[in-house]
Amino acid sequence: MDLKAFDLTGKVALVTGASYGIGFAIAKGLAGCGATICFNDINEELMNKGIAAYKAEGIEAHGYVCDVTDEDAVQAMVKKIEEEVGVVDILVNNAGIIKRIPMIEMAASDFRKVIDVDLNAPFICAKAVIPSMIKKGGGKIINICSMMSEFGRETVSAYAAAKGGLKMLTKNIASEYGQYNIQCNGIGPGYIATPQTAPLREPQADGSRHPFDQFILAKTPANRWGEPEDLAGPAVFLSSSASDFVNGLILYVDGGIAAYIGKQPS
Ligand code: NAP
Ligand code: GCO
Repeated sequence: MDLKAFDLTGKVALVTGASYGIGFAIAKGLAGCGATICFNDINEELMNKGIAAYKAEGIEAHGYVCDVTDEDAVQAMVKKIEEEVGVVDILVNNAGIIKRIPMIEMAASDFRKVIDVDLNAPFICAKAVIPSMIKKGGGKIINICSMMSEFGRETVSAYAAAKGGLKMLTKNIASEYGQYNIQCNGIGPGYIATPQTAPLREPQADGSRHPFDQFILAKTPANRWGEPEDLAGPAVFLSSSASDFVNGLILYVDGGIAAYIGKQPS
């Protein structure tokens, strides 16, 4: 075994919703190991912002505007990528949304919207790339799950339902398409400092840390929030031939949250 097992040269990676945040950091990591990067975002402005951000890192990424909940649009994007860049070897289902609303106050339409982006879209994207992966002889699919694939908490019922479902979709894709040399695994990030979690970290008027911020530090043995870059190494591993016999795993990258019973009272 040598470093070549992690080499992604010649591989085409599609990372969804990857103009910034976790998706961007994962794409940057894959590019650093040789992959050609394709990404999409929901509108032109975000996509252009992403292109510029990749360029600033020396990465010539291919950007596409596409709503991942729209099956026709996803099929068209994947076809275009195959024509312009090549068959998608690595799909990272990263695009996601969260709505923090107490369940009994949540409109069913809001619940459905979260399920649509966080669960239906990974199904739609995986369905779009799998046929060509089968023809090519294999592929890698990584679904970005969450602590909420395992745990609940106040206000995130739809997100937890979607990310729990995504964990099982991951295991099912592994079960159904493992025979075609397709590995489908999940990454379950802990609490990561991105715009999605910014409201949970906003300093108080007196300059002290937000109570939720303090709560997360106390829950995390690493005693810090994760950075998007913390997800890059695990994503490279799950995209590379080093993980060819790893299938249906959810790799939690959480600074130890899921292992920890919590701080003892002082
Ligand atoms: P994020 O704010 O969730 O960003 C994801 C990206 O997806 C954004 O660019 C977003 O665009 C885009 N997007 C949303 N809906 C879309 C759609 N229908 N079609 C195409 N793109 C769409 O950022 P993040 O915090 O980096 O999260 C990335 C993933 O990690 C998500 O799946 C999230 O649930 C998951 N995650 C995050 C954390 C964390 O602590 N941050 C922890 C665990 C898991 P907009 O900017 O317009 O929304
Ligand atoms: C929340 C958070 C989370 C995280 C993440 C944890 O409100 O609890 O936004 O759900 O972002 O998914 O893994």
